[in-house]
Amino acid sequence: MKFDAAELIEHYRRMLLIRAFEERVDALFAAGELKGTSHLSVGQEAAAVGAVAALRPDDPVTSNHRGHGHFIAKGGDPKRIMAELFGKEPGYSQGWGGTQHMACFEIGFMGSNGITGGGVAIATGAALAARLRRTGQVVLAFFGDGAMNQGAVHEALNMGAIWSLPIVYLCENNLYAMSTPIRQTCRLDDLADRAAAYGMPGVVVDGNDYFAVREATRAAAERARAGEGPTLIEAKTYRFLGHSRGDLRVYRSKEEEESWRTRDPLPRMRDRLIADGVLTEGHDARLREEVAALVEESVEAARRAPVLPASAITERAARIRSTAPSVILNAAQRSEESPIGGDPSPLAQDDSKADSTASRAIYLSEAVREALTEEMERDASVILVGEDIGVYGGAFGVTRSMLDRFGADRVIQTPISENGFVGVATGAALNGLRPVVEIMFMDFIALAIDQICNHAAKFRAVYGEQAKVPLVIRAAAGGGRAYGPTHSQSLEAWFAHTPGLKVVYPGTAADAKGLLKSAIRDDGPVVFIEPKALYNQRMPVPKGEYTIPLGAANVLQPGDDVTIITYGRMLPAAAAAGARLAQEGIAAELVDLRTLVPMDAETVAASVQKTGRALVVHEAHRTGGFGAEIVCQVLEHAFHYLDAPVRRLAAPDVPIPFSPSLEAVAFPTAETIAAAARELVGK
Ligand SMILES: Cc1ncc(C[n+]2csc(CCOP(=O)(O)OP(=O)(O)O)c2C)c(N)n1
Repeated sequence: MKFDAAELIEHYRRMLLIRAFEERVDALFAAGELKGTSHLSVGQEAAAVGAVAALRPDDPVTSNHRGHGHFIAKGGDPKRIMAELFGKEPGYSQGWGGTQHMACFEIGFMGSNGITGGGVAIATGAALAARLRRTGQVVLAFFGDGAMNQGAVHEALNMGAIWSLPIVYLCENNLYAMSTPIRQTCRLDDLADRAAAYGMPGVVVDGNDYFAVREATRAAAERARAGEGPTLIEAKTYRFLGHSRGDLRVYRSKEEEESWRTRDPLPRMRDRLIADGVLTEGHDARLREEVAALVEESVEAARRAPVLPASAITERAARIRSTAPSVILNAAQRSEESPIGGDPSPLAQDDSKADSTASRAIYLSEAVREALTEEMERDASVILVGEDIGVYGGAFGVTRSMLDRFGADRVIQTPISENGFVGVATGAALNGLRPVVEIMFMDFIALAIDQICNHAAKFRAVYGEQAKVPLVIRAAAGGGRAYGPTHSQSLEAWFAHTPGLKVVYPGTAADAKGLLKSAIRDDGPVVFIEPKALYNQRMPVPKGEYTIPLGAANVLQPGDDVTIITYGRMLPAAAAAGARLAQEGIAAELVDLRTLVPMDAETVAASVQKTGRALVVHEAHRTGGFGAEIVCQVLEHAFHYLDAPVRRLAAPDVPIPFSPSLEAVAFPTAETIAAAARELVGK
């Protein structure tokens, strides 16, 4: 293979730059000038630069915690990387992310990542978006040997393979995951052999040889671009320094380290370039001086650079919570550049289009399906992702017939890999699609917590607001159907507690439809919780297209004596309680929160200020439940108006029992709600 001399020199320069950058960072830590930690890639320069050298400039790359080298290889500016390590505003993440959370979407670097293995599913989602949008891109996912033992990595490799996605999985096997040798955690000599289990080619390559890595990646990328699917490349390499700051390297011998030093990728590249007449000794010396000066300049500039003002914290918190469309756009997220994105047809963002005079009674599950169908008709970037959502139509029939209507490219049935497919959806959302994930039973969302809370939720804020994550995660929640302890939970509190997520929980079919349409159009990510016991209840739903804004509570029934605040499946029970109380002369005001994050605290406060009494009801467990947050908001905004202590009704702190008769008494009911309200008003 003939290489362009100028290109080879540039790649060699990048390898030198990575080495100089990392050694300078090491010294800055030793001097106490840099804080926190970092994972340096001295010794692994050929794997980073060789792999990226085989890509198109617009091919996305994902990285891991040891990401400086990958970033520089992809064209990252060392000044902005250094500024990030100093925690300064000109840094790629404005000092928010630090070493393990740096990205530059404009050059296709989708981020270093602090969760071992976390980026691989996201990379797979980027590849899904590339395929559906027909961009011709191939994604390169860097990860380590340690990450190879993460479930999410297995899940992602499998999905990459079954869908023949355009992606190259590049495992830098540097023999250790922190201190743990790979031979202790894997029975195979070559991790590439695992590729056979996914049905993709596995290739072992000398990771310290730029040319070998480049050639292996070129072949894999060519195959992927031709639609033949992914390849797993294992680049055998070695990190010369410790795992991170403060690592005394007691787990490996001096002899081993010295033997790897003889295979240092830099002299190997230099010698080859000199032998081929591409480089001279003098040119080499000049390149070294040049990169040393650039690194020094980066340090000086970072020292002088400002830190974001303290006000940035509250401002960013407000922005990630806001339901207003954001101005964040990376290239892939500009709809006009997306062949399948197109321009969604305009539609008012309020419920004024609803024709409530012409409502009809439909099941809540149908209302959800209508929302999905209308949004998929309107915007070709909306896709569905989940288990058994194809011919079966999902466990509750919500997506029934949608496969026929929209085809397998847009109704994507997955393996049972919740963490993996949420990560895939996140990667797709970052690259121009608007995925709607279905979690069959909300209980299973526990398996996807990492991808939801550490990745989807954090992406926007942590990477300096370079990208939004327009992702909806629908989850069928709650009890009432005798499904037992692992199929009946209402886990909204887990997500309300994680900054960056919006949490929506409708209790009527009309709201489910209007809110889901808004959630799909939101910059996200949104956890959209559907009370499964209400799926097969018929309720009035307006005809015509309409949306209901996120973050707006609904006063379902006015009253002056007591405020009942609830959401989801407890809504019909609370309404029944309200009707009973009315017959007894107690006027209960019923506030349906509809959206938990952002919460409409104003409507709650205004109601309690009027009634002087508050009863909070939810079907989730009591301790640490979202009710505690509602109560606190009441105390913060209406304490002086209270005529009685605030009450809370919830499921007791015990797993939900299967026995239908036990289950019936494990949740608040119309009777217990009415009784609590009576007590509050003293009747
Ligand atoms: C989920 C998770 N578990 C543990 C860690 C702590 N940790 C950070 S890097 C690392 C080792 C990763 O090894 P490998 O994937 O081989 O990459 P390498 O460090 O060798 O480059 C560990 C245990 C983490 N960041 N995330």
